Amino acid sequence: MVLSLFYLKIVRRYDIILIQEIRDSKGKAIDKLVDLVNSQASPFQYDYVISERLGRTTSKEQYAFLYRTNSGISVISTHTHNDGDEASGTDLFEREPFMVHFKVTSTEIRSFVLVGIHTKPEKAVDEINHLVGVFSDAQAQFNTPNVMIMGDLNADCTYVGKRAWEKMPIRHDPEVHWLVGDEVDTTVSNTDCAYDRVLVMGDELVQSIIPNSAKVFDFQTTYGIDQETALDVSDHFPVEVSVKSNTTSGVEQWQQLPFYTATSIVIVVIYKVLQRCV
Ligand SMILES: [Ca+2]
Ligand SMILES: [Ca+2]
Repeated sequence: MVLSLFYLKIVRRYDIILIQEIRDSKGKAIDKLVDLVNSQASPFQYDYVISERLGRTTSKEQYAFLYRTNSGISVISTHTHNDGDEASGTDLFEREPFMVHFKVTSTEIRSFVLVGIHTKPEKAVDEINHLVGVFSDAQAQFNTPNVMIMGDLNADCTYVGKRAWEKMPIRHDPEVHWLVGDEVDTTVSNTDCAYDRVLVMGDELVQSIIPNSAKVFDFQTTYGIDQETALDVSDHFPVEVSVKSNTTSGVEQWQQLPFYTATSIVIVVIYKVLQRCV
């Protein structure tokens, strides 16, 4: 199968998709991807919002959120976290978190904020701790407690060891819910690391998440491809989480329904994809 067909299949599984590590300086890759998913006969149509090119050096990346417009999803506003002064070296993030306030008519919860972050691996401990301030900023910017931070946090293996976790306040903050456990492997390669995480704040958003729905999507096994091909698609597996649809009104009900439509939110790290799309 042509690589682009994998991107098509992966994107179309979801209502909202965060794509990270978009590196093409001309900005054509994301348009090409969106054209691809919208082109072939499909009941689904996607739109997107994209951040500035972010990064302290000439190596910059963008975050983009694709969202399915015919799932009742629209964007209210966006904001890039102001993390301090780059010139004086006192800023907190290599790539500032990008925030999007979504309005969704198809889920129980009618609006929430999603935040994309790709940490600098060597600074992962510090940057993850600073996400507490990012939650506060998002809650203030959009006047809502319901915020989900997601992305490649580099939150495992050599970048965040067991001892580091014990000293990280955000890990022990009772208001912050970690949906992807340390034992999960989000890497396509033979390493076993839970780099990609989903953090949630806000009672309404926490309660609207379908229990145990946060997991990796192992597209290598699902599509029956070898590891080499899978690595051509992405070096990370997408991490997905489902939010209760508004056709149900409680946990017991959705569990009993033979079919229900959940809105899924996924993180996918596919810069290689986008380079090849161009
Ligand atoms: Ca910065
Ligand atoms: Ca692995």
